[in-house]
Amino acid sequence: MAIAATDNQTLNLGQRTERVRDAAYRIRHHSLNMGEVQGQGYVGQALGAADMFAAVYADQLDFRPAEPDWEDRDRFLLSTGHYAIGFYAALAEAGIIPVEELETYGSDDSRLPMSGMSTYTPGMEISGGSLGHGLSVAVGMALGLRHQNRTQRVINFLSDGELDEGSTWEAAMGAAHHQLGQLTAMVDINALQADGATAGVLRTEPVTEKWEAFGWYAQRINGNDPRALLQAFDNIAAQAALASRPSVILCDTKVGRGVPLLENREKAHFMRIEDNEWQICRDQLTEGFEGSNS
Ligand SMILES: Cc1ncc(C[n+]2csc(CCOP(=O)(O)OP(=O)(O)O)c2C)c(N)n1
Ligand SMILES: [Mg+2]
Repeated sequence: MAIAATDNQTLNLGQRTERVRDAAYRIRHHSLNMGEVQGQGYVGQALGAADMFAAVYADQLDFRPAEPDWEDRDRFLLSTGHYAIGFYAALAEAGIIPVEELETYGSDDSRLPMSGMSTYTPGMEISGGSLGHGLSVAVGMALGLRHQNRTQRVINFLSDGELDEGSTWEAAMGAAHHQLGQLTAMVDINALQADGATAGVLRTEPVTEKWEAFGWYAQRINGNDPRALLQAFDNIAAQAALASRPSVILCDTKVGRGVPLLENREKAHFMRIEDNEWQICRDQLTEGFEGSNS
């Protein structure tokens, strides 16, 4: 069943959390199916970020599934093109693309290329694979909306690797300078990059203090906890002062989250998963999800 975000005001936090948890489970399930098409890929990121995508699409964004270019939609910008598996799964959950289309992922003539591109995929706002650019585009988009007297939100998803990029921090400075209260950044701090652990590639900590020093309202949470994600968004919505200050939600996540076989995998940035392991992954995911329900 597709999810719809706009009725979240009629639900209490517990009900909203349940809805996000359910959506995240389905996003993970779809992601495993898509990964199996190629036998490898950025599956660990999809599993790790599923709760973040679910919180956005099942609870936060205002959008029309059948009309992805609706002018009054909130904008979600995937800066990390390589997270496309998880994002396509979220678009399918949101009803923007059909679930059956997910099996075309990465194939010739598919609308779902291996790295996310806006020209191919409905609901994909930007082509984000060149890392470090998403936040700059988000700042421009938020400024453009403001010039048109529009109040739609812009949410930019970025990775901890993108905090290595100077362009990210230029954009952060610009957002605070221009008082872009309708802009929210979500950073997936999975402690991993292509060349290994984030802490070993380039020390970006203390991350929260850096964003605060750049003028942002910053919260650091467990990004695999749907309730914490919703509370973070609620905190932003509840503060009038944030109408003129950008916000960032710093999300500590676990690569491969929900599938123990993949959670401690070596070479987790781009995973090779054997033919016989995919079903084990799905079984472990479902077992963990049902176990947490009982
Ligand atoms: C500007 C730019 N430089 C380098 C790359 C190559 N690249 C692809 S993914 C990646 C890792 C970036 O870190 P992160 O997104 O945190 O990695 P993950 O958590 O997915 O392992 C890199 C360096 C790129 N896509 N764009
Ligand atoms: Mg990372």
